[in-house]
Amino acid sequence: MRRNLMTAFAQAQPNIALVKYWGKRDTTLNLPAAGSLSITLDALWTRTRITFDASLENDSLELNGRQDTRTLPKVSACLDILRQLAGVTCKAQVQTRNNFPTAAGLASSASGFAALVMAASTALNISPDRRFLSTVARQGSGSAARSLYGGFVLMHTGMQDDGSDAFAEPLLEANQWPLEVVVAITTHEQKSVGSGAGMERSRQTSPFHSSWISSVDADLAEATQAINMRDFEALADISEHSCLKMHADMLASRPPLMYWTAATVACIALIRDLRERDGLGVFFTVDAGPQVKAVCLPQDAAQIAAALATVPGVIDVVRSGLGEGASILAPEKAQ
Ligand code: 2P0
Repeated sequence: MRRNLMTAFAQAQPNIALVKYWGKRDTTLNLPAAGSLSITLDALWTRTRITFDASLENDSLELNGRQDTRTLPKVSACLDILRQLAGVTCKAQVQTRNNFPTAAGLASSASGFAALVMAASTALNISPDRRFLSTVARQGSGSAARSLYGGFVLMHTGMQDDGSDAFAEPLLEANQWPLEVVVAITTHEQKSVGSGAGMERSRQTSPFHSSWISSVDADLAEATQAINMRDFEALADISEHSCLKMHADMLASRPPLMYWTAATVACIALIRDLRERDGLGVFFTVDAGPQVKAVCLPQDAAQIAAALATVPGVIDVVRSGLGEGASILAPEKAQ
């Protein structure tokens, strides 16, 4: 008897938030308490192969060659939504790999769930719009909704209880303002407190959390205006402010969430010097990990990468342009 296999390959790139997401209004549907704004990268990627197979008894997930049972329930939950839409019940084998360190503040869950929903919807031969796919990816990881799109992306808070309006949308294509990002990698270790648990800790214990959440809309408006005007200095100012404000909320949590290391602080100080003393077009942002991302004008990227590589504790420097949203790959690429 012929086995009924449905397979597809997809790729997605991580994104880096300039106006940060830190807090949920609902943990079941993974609804953000506030919006966020990000840029999608091109040099880092997740590639995912999925095969739905009627002979499988369970879903399985292999990440970088190893079974990952910890992430599997969220993967299955996303697949269930798409299976229901397609009217199929068969289980899936998911094989995924990243060309960058997993779970160390480089948003591997963002590219991972974006690639997953892209591959799965193609394998299932359904074609929901990208906006809907972003709501499915969001249920795996809030930041993943943004990686469905390239360039500059806005994530909406949404008002509905079912999360149908908590989706991402593109603001500007990558080539409409081709900034670059230099990532200073300071560890390949996984972070001790994951983002989801960290956000809940901040919501429950940080005295700053509600002010942080209520300040995000104004930051989004300011950042959107800066992007529309291609005003790098204004974007630098609001992005660094959003980053530091989020880390203030993290630090004010109990027990505190301290994601920075000495190398993180040294990179931040250097980036401020490069901008204020040397006049380079660069600003920093830092997520729930110790890596520092320097967002910069393309003509300054080489000098910034060379400078960051000299900081004690920086073990690698990765350069990236801005990239496209999640896409389907030719099968041979995902081997
Ligand atoms: C961001 N982060 O906006 C912020 C900044 C981390 C710090 O989005 O719980 O891994 O899966 O929705 O997507 C990380 O959040 O969290 C994140 P969940 P996710 O990029």
